[in-house]
Amino acid sequence: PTVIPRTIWLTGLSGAGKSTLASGLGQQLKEAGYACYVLDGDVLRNGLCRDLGFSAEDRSENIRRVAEVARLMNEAGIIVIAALISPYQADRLMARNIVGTERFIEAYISTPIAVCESRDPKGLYRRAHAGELQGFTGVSAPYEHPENPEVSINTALMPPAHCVAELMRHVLDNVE
Ligand code: GGZ
Repeated sequence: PTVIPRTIWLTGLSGAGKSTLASGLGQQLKEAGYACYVLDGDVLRNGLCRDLGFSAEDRSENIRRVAEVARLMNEAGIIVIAALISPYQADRLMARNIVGTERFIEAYISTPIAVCESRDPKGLYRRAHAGELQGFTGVSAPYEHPENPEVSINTALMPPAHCVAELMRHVLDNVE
């Protein structure tokens, strides 16, 4: 099917469910016949962004690079699903401006920190609380909650499949 290629930008805490929802959404879009690609912060930090750490400046540069890639992919006709913590409002606004305001869909994965901490799939919250990880988002670095996201999803309230369906509905509302 023909679409206006958009970038769905998933923002939220570590452990909120961004990667899971991004890959679920990517799979659904593919099955529906759309060209799409997932840009996952955690993955890109092993390649394109491997020189970057977690200072505010490095996070900003991380988001800038991913937004530029998203823009290129959109211009090539590909729907982009970006999953990055992107904790600063100013950086999300920068991403929106780079990608293009009309193409950008901000999806706030709003899972409460208590739930993220109890999931702690990689033990990062535990390490952050033990003082072994500096500047960890939600513990010792800020997360600025989006004020006007196009869509907001709390993965503590719905099973993953419902969350993906909700995102899918939004993407298709926006592309058709
Ligand atoms: C936040 C960190 C940190 C610190 C390592 N703060 O949930 P994960 O583990 O698997 O994915 C997270 C990833 C965050 O990278 P992003 O590119 O999404 O972040 S940002 O948008 O802020 O640039 C997390 C892991 O890296 N991780 N140290 N200190 N997350």
